Amino acid sequence: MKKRVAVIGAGPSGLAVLRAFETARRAGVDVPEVVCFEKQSNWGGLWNYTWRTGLDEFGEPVHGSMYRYLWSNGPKECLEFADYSFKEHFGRVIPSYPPRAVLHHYIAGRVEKSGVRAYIRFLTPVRNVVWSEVTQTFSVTVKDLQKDEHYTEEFDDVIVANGHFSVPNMPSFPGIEGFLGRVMHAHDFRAADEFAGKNVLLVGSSYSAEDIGTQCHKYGAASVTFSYRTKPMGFDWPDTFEEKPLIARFVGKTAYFIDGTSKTVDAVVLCTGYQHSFPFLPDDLRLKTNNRLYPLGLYKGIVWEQNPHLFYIGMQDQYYTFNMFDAQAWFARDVILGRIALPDAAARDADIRDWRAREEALTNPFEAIDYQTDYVRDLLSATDYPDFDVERVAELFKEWEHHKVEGILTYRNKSYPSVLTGDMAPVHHTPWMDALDDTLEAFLGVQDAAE
Ligand code: FAD
Ligand code: NA7
Repeated sequence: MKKRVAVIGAGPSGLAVLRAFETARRAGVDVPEVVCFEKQSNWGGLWNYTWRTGLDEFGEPVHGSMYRYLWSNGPKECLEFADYSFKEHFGRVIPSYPPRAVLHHYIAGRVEKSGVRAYIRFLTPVRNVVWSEVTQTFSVTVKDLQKDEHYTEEFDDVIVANGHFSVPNMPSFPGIEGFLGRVMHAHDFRAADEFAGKNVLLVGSSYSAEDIGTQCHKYGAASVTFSYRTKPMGFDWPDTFEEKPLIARFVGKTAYFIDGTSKTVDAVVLCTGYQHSFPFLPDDLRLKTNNRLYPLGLYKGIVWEQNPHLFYIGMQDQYYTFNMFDAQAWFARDVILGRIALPDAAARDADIRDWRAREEALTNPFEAIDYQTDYVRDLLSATDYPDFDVERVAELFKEWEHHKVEGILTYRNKSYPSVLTGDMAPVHHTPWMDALDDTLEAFLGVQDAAE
């Protein structure tokens, strides 16, 4: 019987797996039957915008954490698929920091062309995965949301690609229950317009805080206050911004910080990160980690140490995104196809420990970029995913870091060259701070393109 592979999720990571198998199939390789289960009605994962928050129309937790007016927070040249350039997709060069709709168009365009939609069962969340030592297979139970029915199928391998920026990490602070204003997590943030004229407090000092804070400013917030736990972001913020240490307590609409200062605000957005969540996996198959560059338990960051028929894609904290997910997907595919022979358990464990030790020694973002570059390079050397100039990508990431320090409100006006085609990206027609319309049509300056 033909081998069967289940893929959980049709975001960039799951789609990378579908693309990997389809590329091999088209090259004449006898590939397994691949079935991708996706709980949303469309592909693209987080890039598939939803206005909904909380629960969806089926009572399922909403996956989406992206908001209106979200523009890429890194240069597109750092995430470009090595087998499908932006130029190939759009038929021309485009600026370096596209809004969400444009990136969704790009992600979808590649897989549309490979014809893999037929392998995806939409509106079908995975509920349960059970491994049988006897049959050496997984029983995967899913729910067909439209029919309101569960069913179970058998698979030889399971690839988990359900993302890890969807289930909020929700800390609490004394007095927050009496806060006389809106309190929400970044996962539920949708449109910055809501905060025009308001004083907004953002808890956290990472990407979500930085971006939601600048969005609120762009769309007219009166002031933006960040509260950090470990260290401030330290950018050269506009005058209406402040960085404060941790919140000690709330009294009414006033937040008191541990340094004794206070700020009266209208709304609190908890930009406090996300939990890795796999409610469909039993404890012995479930990755348990915080958001970091090298979670334990995964050989090459992909293969479950205790059961090499289980794979995880995209579970790391991310500088690299789409092209790293591709490199991982090609690796997982080749393990399943028997093209990559796994070393024994002791050697796998030693390899994991080695990568983890190196991760723990990292002291700054530049070292972290080099580290993830080494990781991607290591994967690329193992498969036939098209080689690309990762050293140059690492340089672009470092330029991006410098551009953010030079101007947190202006870095998105910069341009970078494609490491695939060599083309320099054009400067966008409107500086990011003035570009209030984030549609694909406005970005590309065309009327005839639709998502
Ligand atoms: P996801 O995109 O989360 O996709 C996972 C998929 O799995 C979803 O479609 C979901 O519906 C599905 N799923 C979940 N549970 C189940 C289940 N039980 N059964 C079936 N299907 C399931 N990256 C960048 O490169 N640039 C950016 O500018 C950028 N901005 C970001 C902004 C925000 C607010 C966030 C949260 C993330 C951002 N990212 C960005 C990182 C983002 O994580 C990746 O770009 C990418 O979306 C990760 O892909 P993924 O497929 O691993 O996960
Ligand atoms: P991250 O990058 O995981 O960052 C989470 C932030 O939340 C980080 O600054 C944490 O502080 C902070 N945090 C976590 N718990 C607390 C508590 N209890 N109190 C105060 N602060 C806390 O998540 P993001 O949402 O910013 O980014 C995730 C993705 O979304 C990313 O890929 C982006 O592109 C978009 P710490 O520094 O650990 O002290």
